[in-house]
Amino acid sequence: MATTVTITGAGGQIGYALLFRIAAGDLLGNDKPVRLRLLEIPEGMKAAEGAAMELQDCAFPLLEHVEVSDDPAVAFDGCEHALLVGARPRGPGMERADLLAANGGIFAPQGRAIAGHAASGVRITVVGNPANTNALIAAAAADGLPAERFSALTRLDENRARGLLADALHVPVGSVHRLPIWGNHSATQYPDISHATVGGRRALDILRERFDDVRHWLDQTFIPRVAQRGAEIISVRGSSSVASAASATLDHVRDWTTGTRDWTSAAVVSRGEYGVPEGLVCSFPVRAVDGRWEVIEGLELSSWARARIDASVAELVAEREAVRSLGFA
Ligand code: NAX
Repeated sequence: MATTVTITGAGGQIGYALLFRIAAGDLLGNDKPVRLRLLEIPEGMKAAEGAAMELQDCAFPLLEHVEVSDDPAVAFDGCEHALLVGARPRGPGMERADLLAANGGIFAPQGRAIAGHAASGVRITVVGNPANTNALIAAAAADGLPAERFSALTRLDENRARGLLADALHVPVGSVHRLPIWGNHSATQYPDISHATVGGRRALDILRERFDDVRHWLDQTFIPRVAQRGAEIISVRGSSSVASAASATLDHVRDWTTGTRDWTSAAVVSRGEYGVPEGLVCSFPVRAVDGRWEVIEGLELSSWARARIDASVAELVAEREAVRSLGFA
């Protein structure tokens, strides 16, 4: 029996990078047939239809069916994984409130359509920005679906942080573990190196051997570089992160479904862990067990770390207040 995966914004850049990897088995496993549903707005339908034609031309043995639609009720019908990638980008002169209102107009109806048409066990991953608050909006609109089925992507930020630390220490990225992202997928995010290990040793001990002032390096170099990596990619590549965003999306969904042995990062609905207000979609260190994200509890946080987390959480609270005042969430 094939698994149905719905991708919104499928005619866009990340959609294009995701589709072929999912069809090749990189999401569900290389023995699991998949049925793809591609949701676009009318302006994006041709691009999605073109991608569907190319998918057919790849003759992927696992790909059972591809359907393209601009109707959320059709696109989410029976879906087990919904990847919400399509979102309204900030246009020139657009105020933050306009951006949140435009995305509320996308994610609230999609949340309702998912609740009405998706499979009962559906898991929803929000990639489109502002990802945390778009997930909050969709979850609030999805009557009858547990909010824990919604999470937003901060895995790209974690992968960036691991890659940048590995590069700084001249070690393979596979040797870097436990480097979670806290807070919002935005410039306020806090990549937390304090529990990280590199080749089994504490990253902080290794950093102290390299840098006279590790706190300064974290403050002035590492953390801003992780948080601004998207802008750095744009300035070098001339276009935003695409393949890395798609790859992180696959990592996120695969881990959520199959479980993790170690920590990772995901923006999940807070139950008040670490004092984060309940209901906010906030990134935490998590592990996945039996198809659920579990926040890693009981970690010690320095006052420096706490201040950074609080600043990012304050931004999420402000976003929630803004979308509430617009009638969403
Ligand atoms: P593109 O502009 O290439 O593609 C977006 C697609 O979404 C377009 O084809 C558009 O027609 C479609 N779309 C818009 N509204 C829609 C709706 N209501 N229903 C269905 N489709 C709709 O952007 P792309 O580079 O693919 O990025 C997609 C989103 O990912 C953006 O919001 C971007 O900011 C966000 N990102 C999130 C990241 C994360 O880590 N959470 C990192 C990468 C990326 O920046």
